[in-house]
Amino acid sequence: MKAPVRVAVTGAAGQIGYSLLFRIASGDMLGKDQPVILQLLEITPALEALQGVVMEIEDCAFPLVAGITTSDKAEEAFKDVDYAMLVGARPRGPGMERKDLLEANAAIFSVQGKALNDVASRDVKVLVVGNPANTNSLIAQQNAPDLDPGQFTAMTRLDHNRALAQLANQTGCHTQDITRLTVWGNHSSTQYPDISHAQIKGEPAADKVDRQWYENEFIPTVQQRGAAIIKARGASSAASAASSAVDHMRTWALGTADGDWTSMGIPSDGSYGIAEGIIYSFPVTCKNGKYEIVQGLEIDTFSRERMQATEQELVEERDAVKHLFPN
Ligand code: NAX
Repeated sequence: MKAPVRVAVTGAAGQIGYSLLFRIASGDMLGKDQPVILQLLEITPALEALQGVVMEIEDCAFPLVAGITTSDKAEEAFKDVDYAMLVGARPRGPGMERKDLLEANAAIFSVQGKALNDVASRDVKVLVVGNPANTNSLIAQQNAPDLDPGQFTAMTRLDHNRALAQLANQTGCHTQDITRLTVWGNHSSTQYPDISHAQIKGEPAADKVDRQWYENEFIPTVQQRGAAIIKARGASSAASAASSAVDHMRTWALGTADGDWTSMGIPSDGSYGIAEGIIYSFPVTCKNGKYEIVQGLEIDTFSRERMQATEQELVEERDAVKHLFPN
C-alpha cells in the first residue's frame, strides 16, 4: 500500500461535501491503492454538523481512510496538503449584486490562498469549486506567491460532463464513445461548450447532429443546466458536482487517455489569444500530474465570438476584484 496523501476539503459540511467526501474516501479519486488523510475545513457554526459527517465516514470503515481532521482555521486544515478542494463559498444573498458576491468571496479566497502558500505541500494541486469558481481561484492564486500559479485551477468538468451527456443522448451513443469535447471559458452561463473538434467513435461529432440543434439547443441547455437542476430538484447540483470534482482531480493526477482531452479552468498563458492570467477553461491533456493546453485547434468565427464573450466576462470579474490582490 502507498503512503497516505493529504486531501483538504473546504465547505465539508455542505451538500457537495456530503457526496464528495465519501467518493474520495472510497478511492474513486486517487485510486483504490491510495490511502488518504482527510483535512476538513468549515466555518465555526458548521463544525457540529461536520462532526456528524465525520461520524458517518468513520461508520463506513473505509479501508483507504488513514485519518480525518476538522478545523475552522485554514492554516490547520491546509497543513501539508497534497490536494486542496475549495468547495465552501459565500452564496449570493438577497439583494446582493454580482460585485458584492465577488468581494465577499474574495475575502474568503484570499485568506485561503495565503494559508495554502504558507502551509500546504509545495506540490499542492488546488481545485476551486465554490462560485464564482474561476475568479475565486485567481484570488487564491494571487495570494500564494510562493506556489506556481499553475497549481490553481477551477472546475468546469461538470460543464464538460453535462455536454458529454447531452451529446450522447442526442446521438444515441454512450458518453464513453465521445472524445475531444471542449468547454471554453468561465463556469457561468457564458461558457462555450464546443463540439467542433469532438469525435464519436473517432468520427466528427458535428456531422452526426443538426447545426440548428447544436446552436439553439445543445449550447443553451449545457449553459443553463445548473438552473434547470435547481428548478427540478429545489436545490443546486451536488452529487454531480462532487463527481466532477473527483474526475477533475483524478484526471489531473493520473492523466487523460491517449487521443483524448478534458476541460479545466487554468491560468491562461495567452493560448488562442485569451487574456493572459485569467483562469479560463481550456482543452487540456494531463500526464504525470501536469496539464498542458491542447494547441493548434482550428477556431472558426462562431467559436471565436463565443470564446471572446466568456473571456470578456472573466476579464471584468478580475477587474472587479483586482484592487484586492496584494501586488
Ligand atoms: P452549501 O451551501 O451546501 O455548502 C457550502 C458549505 O461551505 C457550507 O457548509 C458553509 O458553511 C461552508 N463555508 C462557507 N464559507 C466557508 C469558508 N470560508 N470556509 C470553509 N467553509 C465555508 O453549498 P454546496 O451546494 O455544497 O455548493 C458549494 C459551492 O459550489 C457553491 O459556491 C456553489 O455555487 C458551487 N458550485 C460550483 C459548481 C461548479 O461546477 N464549479 C457546480 C456546483 C455548485 O453550484
